[in-house]
Amino acid sequence: MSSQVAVLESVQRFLNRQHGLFIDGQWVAASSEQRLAIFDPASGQQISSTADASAGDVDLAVMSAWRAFDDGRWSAMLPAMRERILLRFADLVEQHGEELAQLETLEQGKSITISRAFEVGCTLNWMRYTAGLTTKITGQTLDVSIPMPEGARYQAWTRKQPVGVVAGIVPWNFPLMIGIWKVMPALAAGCSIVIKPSETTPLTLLRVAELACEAGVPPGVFNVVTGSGAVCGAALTTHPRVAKVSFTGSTATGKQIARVAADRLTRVTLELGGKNPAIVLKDADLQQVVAGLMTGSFLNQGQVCAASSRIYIEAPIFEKLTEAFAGAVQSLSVGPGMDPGAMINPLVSHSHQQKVASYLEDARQQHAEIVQGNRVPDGNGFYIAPTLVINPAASLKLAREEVFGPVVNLIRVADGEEALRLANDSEYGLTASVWTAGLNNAMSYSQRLQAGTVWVNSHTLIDANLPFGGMKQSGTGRDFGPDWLDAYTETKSVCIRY
Ligand code: TXE
Repeated sequence: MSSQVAVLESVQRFLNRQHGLFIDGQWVAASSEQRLAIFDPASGQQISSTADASAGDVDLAVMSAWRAFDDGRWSAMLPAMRERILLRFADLVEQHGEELAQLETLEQGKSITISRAFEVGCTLNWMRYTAGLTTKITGQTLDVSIPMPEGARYQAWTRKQPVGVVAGIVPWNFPLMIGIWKVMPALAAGCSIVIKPSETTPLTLLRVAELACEAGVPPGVFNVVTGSGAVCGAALTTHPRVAKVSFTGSTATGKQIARVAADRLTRVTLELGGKNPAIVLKDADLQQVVAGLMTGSFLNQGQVCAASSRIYIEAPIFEKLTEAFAGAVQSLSVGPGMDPGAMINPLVSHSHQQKVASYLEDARQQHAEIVQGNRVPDGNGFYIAPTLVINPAASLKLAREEVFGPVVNLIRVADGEEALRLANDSEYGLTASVWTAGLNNAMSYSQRLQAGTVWVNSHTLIDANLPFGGMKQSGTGRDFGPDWLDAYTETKSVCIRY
């Protein structure tokens, strides 16, 4: 008997559809008949296909978003009404949660348990949090000291206005959740959006666009274009009607987008990669460390920008902790995401699997000490066994670069100060953690670690009310938190003489 979850009929129907582009509240055929194949990472089989949008198709979508913004059908709607529609949108995502979770596992590979809990469960938290921000947009009243003409009095204030059309570029590691992290703040602020999912994992955002429409988001406010980064993504981020780009992906593509944005002075938020350190001090609770960093490192097969991938361990506890990690890695079962019992699942694509395998090959050739977990299933799935690399030499590619797979470096250090120096010696600065029972250590390391988010005695735990984003090559701007909509609004100053 199969231990895999049975695919819902609605999911199978959705996979079988001839998907078009979602523009102006309806499905539109792309100008080219060329299709992009979508694969199930567990089997390597094609399960669906999407349209491959041209620059002309993208122009239609952006102009639809621009008209919707300009005529005020959404941007000028009463905030309470927008909030009500966005909450209804969240309710619909919840009602269709199992369908969306299955679609995500089938196109992305991750465990159905993670799809249910994160892609749908956490996404709902973000949706409702952000919907609530719709009615909390505020400016300030300001006393000014303008001395002329003599006797004149002034009253001044600021108000936040939506920036206009937002372009959202979404990666393949959390396609629904990261997509929603772009859609919701844009819509809450009163903007329109054109979103481009990754060509590898476009299905859930296409389904979600229909649900937004059903919830009452007016036509043209939420558009989805599918296609390649080089054509569809580039056409979207360079379109003159786009006022803001929100991008999550690689540092290389992020920089390319930032260069083009500089020419037009388009606003950009860039959430890029990480090579995130965890420092384990000798007074830490080792059981808590193993449980926390196994999740922090192997969640979604390590395809998480915030994942812990360099673990610095103080010498007195190094052997014991390395042994405990080896035992934990070897106990992880490897199998398809649709099997809720499989803890490690395939990577997203054949090309990504090959990329991660090449890092391991480089390490093997340089005689690195490698501890690997369970054998991967036979067949054509895109698996990589969970892997520990013990004390990798600095010359290894995986010592410095973001691997974005189930591969973690365990590094012995003399003491916490050496760990801190090595942790900060990276071009990235997205997240970090320190594991300790000492308050002084917690305070000191959290201040000195160069990362946008630092956890103490946990890793990778994010929340809608806690700003998130990177330092150094990990990006610019912050998502989440009470000020999230600032990145989607212009501050207008009004000054009245009376
Ligand atoms: O990223 P790309 P890729 C890291 C991770 C991974 C590496 C490469 O290390 O191995 O990046 O992944 C779109 N104009 N992260 O190649 O190319 C593309 O279609 C506009 C970290 O998939 O950055 C997709 O929708 N858009 C990460 C999106 O950009 C363009 C998540 C991301 O693709 C474009 C994913 C262009 N010129 C990968 N070129 C994170 N920060 O969480 C591509 N795209």
